[in-house]
Amino acid sequence: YTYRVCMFKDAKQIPKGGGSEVTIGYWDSWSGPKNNEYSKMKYGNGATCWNGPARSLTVTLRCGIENKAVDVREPTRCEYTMIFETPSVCDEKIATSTLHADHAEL
Ligand code: MAN
Repeated sequence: YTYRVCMFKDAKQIPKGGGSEVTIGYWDSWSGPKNNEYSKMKYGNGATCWNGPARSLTVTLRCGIENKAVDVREPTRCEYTMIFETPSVCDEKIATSTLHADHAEL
């Protein structure tokens, strides 16, 4: 499958060989731990699985130079997890040292 997330809207599971897309969740809430609430995004109430729960997705945001889903799993049937990299959650130190370590300072 290809997985696509539209931030604050919904997330889809798209079969690679063609076929219909399945909504795996609609934007619900920030769901990180108390001390880091904005580190995870919960998408819920997706298309219901046969004999199972409505599909749902938890996205963990991680610092990266591009906006990109880098890993998706289904640890429990119909409950998906995604790691999504984005510059939006980089802190200044990481952005200027780690990611740009090989760039000359201007
Ligand atoms: C589809 C996909 C899977 C899911 C099953 C449940 O094949 O959405 O991710 O586990 O349905 O039946």
